Amino acid sequence: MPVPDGAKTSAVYGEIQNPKEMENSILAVTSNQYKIVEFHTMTTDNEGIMRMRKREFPINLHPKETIKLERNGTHLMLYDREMKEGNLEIQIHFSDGFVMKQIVEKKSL
Ligand SMILES: [Cu+2]
Repeated sequence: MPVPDGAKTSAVYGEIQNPKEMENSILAVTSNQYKIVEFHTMTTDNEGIMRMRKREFPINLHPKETIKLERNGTHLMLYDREMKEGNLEIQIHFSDGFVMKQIVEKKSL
């Protein structure tokens, strides 16, 4: 999951999979380096312009369902960076109590 380094706001792309063989939902996403993490989707307005829309939690997932995070689709948006050393990590909190940790690779713009 590459993300530009140094920005106050970043978007994250990649994949999130429900690891369980049952319905599950994402209650929240947190990060060690950003105060706020939101799920966004892209929609096209009636003038043909792509706009981001916030998706509210919980986000329900079927067994083993994968959400693809991509530039023109659903993505994670990170706000309000706190300056900290080390890897950028996100934690995905599922309704069954499972917390999935993912390291996000950073790259320079
Ligand atoms: Cu966004």
